[in-house]
Amino acid sequence: MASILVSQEAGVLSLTLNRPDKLNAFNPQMHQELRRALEQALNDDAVRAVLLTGAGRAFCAGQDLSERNPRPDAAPIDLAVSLSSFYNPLVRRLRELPKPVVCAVNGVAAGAGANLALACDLVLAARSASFVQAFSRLGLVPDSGGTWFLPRLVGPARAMGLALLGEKLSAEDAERWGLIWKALDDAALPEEAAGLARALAAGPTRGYGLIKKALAASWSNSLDAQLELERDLQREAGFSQDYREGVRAFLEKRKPEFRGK
Ligand code: LHQ
Repeated sequence: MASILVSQEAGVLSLTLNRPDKLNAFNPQMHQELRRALEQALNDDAVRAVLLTGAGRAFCAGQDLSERNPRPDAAPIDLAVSLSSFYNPLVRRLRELPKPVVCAVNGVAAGAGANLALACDLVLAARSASFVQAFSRLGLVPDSGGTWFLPRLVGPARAMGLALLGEKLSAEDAERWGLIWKALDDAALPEEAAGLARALAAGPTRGYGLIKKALAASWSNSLDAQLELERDLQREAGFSQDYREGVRAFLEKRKPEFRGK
């Protein structure tokens, strides 16, 4: 059975993590299928936004721990191998994808599953969903970008609390803390998330890609360097057909028809 369900409609590539009996925890097959789907998102011009969600009652419980049962007599497993081969490339691919990625967190997001959500561009969550930095409960360090995303999104005090204590944070608190974009009623989440992804897929795709690039660079740039980068990216955006269409539509008082070019 496919670990990732993939469908494409109206410019949106919808990806559903599909191991519901394991709360959509990651195994190598799920990693490989997700990687292939995100390659499609990158290479297919018809894809102008990605929507990521989970099947069943969870979004994703992180690494499948049933595949990691360390027997006391066995040689220790080098976890860096799994990060280098799977989790790190996944987070990089999402952050560097020049198209918007919406994440609909339909239920609990734990460990690498929580940080997978944070690597997406706009995170919506069902009110019943929660975020758990479960790593410290296992003696591990938040990975998949957790130690980078958390302090930037919620500040150092809350990042430290979440990472050390590994407690569940409700979707509503996650919204209040600035960890995610919005918490929504459970019943409203699928349609709201799909509508948001469709709206983004009808938007100025090249401009969106440049926005992602600019905000990503801002964390390590001085203001001076960022001003230079904005100049360069704005030059690129200004050469796009969508910019012309945006201005024309504004002056003609109509809705723009962006082509993503
Ligand atoms: C699971 C899992 C799971 C397998 C629930 N695996 N079965 C990267 C690199 C290399 C190595 C290490 O890790 C990493 C990154 C990581 O992600 S480390 C963190 C791994 N994830 C966790 O530690 C989370 C573990 N899960 C939980 O804490 C809870 O299950 C959560 C908070 C997700 C949900 O709690 P509940 O809603 O109370 O559900 P539950 O605990 O009853 O789980 C339901 C079933 O799912 C249960 O199986 P069962 O056969 O009893 O029904 C769990 O064993 C299974 N499950 N997470 N990660």
